[in-house]
Amino acid sequence: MTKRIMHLDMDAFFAAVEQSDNPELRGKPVIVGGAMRGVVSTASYEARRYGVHSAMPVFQAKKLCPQAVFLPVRMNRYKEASCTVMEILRGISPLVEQVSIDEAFVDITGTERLHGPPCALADRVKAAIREATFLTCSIGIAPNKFLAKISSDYKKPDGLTILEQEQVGEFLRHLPIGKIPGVGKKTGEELRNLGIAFVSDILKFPPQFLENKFGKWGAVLYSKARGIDNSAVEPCGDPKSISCEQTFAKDTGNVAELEKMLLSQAEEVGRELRKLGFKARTVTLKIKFSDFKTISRSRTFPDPFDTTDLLFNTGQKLLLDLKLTKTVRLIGIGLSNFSSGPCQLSIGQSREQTERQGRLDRALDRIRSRFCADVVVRGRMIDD
Ligand code: TTP
Ligand code: MG
Repeated sequence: MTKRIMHLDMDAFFAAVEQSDNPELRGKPVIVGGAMRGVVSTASYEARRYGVHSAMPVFQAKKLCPQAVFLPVRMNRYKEASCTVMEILRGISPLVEQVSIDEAFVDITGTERLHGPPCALADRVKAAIREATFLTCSIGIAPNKFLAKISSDYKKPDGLTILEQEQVGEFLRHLPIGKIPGVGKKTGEELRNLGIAFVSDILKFPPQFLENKFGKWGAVLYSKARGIDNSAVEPCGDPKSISCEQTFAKDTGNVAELEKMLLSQAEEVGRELRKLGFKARTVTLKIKFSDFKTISRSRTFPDPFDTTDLLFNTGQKLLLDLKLTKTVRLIGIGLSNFSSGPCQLSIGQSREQTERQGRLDRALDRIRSRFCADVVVRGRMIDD
């Protein structure tokens, strides 16, 4: 049986949430970003008309569209809206694979008797999302994930593209090569230099030639040009790891600054771990230096733990052991190796002290979830 895969992607997601929360912003150019190296996270479609796009420096966006409303990233709010959308999708099928904060695949093969034809189902999903969040999305429905993803991007915003198996060949004949996910500026240019402007042009070359030129990616490209993608929609089960990383506005070698960032990340990762009801055994520190060289260092404990204190202290020790000689561009901390069992004691602490740490974490988690993440901060987080 031919599969039917739906891909849904929210329109101008962060900016649209801001417009939904503040009706005064609707219809106006809104630009969200600035937190990371002063780049645009996203721009509303009104701002895109002026040439503003994701990853553009904010100063450039200000030049192109000075009248825009510039807003900081409110990640927790976007995660909340994302959860609402994903819940709606899980209402139509358990086979939902969330691939980023604002997109997911749903395997809707064989659901016609239950949900009606794909276009009716897509309209209902759009209406449910609009009603719950005031947001619009674009949907693609096609015989596989690759084609569904391209279809959702085909008409944006508020688009719906349904691709039947017999239309695939014609569709790919007119699809510019740069529309294949993963074909960036550089590969796109290389392909165009070979005379490959549209996806189907790839088939003019033998698969071996493409493999010799692009390695495994060449073989993948050839399959995609034939509209083939056998990957399954994989519903996300329990996560295997939790992590958090941030790029500094300016590279830094200041250990106190690195530790402060690490503590705020440990707070976030620890809270996420406890929210899931998990305990972890492995802490991983990730560092990207100013020359983009990236390293990671891990420590695994015999017993699992869930306290922010042990997480931070371990990350801090891994950081200090590095004896930095270069400035740091990005730092991150993660937890993995989830398991249950008796709790690992914090370094140099008694069982009572470790249990007290656990109670403190839970009290902080409760306060933060009732108010907002920044309402209480540990003493170390406050600047001198
Ligand atoms: P996208 O789905 O790529 O973009 P979008 O939803 O803003 O716009 P559209 O899909 O209509 O083209 O990304 C989803 C969100 O991820 C986006 O709203 C902000 C964030 N994001 C970044 O923070 N940086 C980036 O470079 C990109 C591409 C996205
Ligand atoms: Mg989107």
